[in-house]
Amino acid sequence: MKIPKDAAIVVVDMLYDFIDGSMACAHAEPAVAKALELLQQNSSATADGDTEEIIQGGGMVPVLFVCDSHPSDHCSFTEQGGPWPSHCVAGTRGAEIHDDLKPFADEACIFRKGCDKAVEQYSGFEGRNSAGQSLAEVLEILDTKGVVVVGIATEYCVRNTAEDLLKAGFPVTVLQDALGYVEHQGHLDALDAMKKEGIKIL
Ligand code: VGL
Ligand code: ZN
Repeated sequence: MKIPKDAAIVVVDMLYDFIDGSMACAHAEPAVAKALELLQQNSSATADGDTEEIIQGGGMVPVLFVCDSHPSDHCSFTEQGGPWPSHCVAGTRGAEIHDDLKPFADEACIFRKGCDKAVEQYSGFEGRNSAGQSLAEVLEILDTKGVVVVGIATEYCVRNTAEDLLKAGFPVTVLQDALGYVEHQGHLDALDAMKKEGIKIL
């Protein structure tokens, strides 16, 4: 799928704990494969960037990564009375972006959330990059006209991020083949709700 040059791709929580770790989600592996396909078609990986494509003006769609990044005693963990098993602890493999997608991840385009042990954050809008900028700020700087969202989990971080993007005024498209989820019915319900709100489901 080729997306317009003035759009951006937001990759939500394609991190090992949501793929094969403590919170391994359904459909996570195929979702990563779909996301990789999308990035290969629309963005140049920094590690093995295709110079030809850059010169031709292809592969220039910005890719922004939203990443759960928790301290080991985060309030959302069961040991702290929260609803989730320990996951995405900063500095562990579980918090790492999938290796296939990592070449597309520039440090300035990684937005970490859930870093404060006392605060749960499902929306990528609450994340900050290493320069302290929010997703909204960077999308404004990039003069983004629309956003394509992929990631994990549909019912939580994907939905919250997509809804905040829409509220901020961006047309939002969610790619359903590129989503992982906690529960199948919850995934379908979230897709339905997003569609009713005006988010395009492709
Ligand atoms: C998420 C539960 C807890 C998500 C993050 O990325 O959807 N879900 N932390
Ligand atoms: Zn989390």
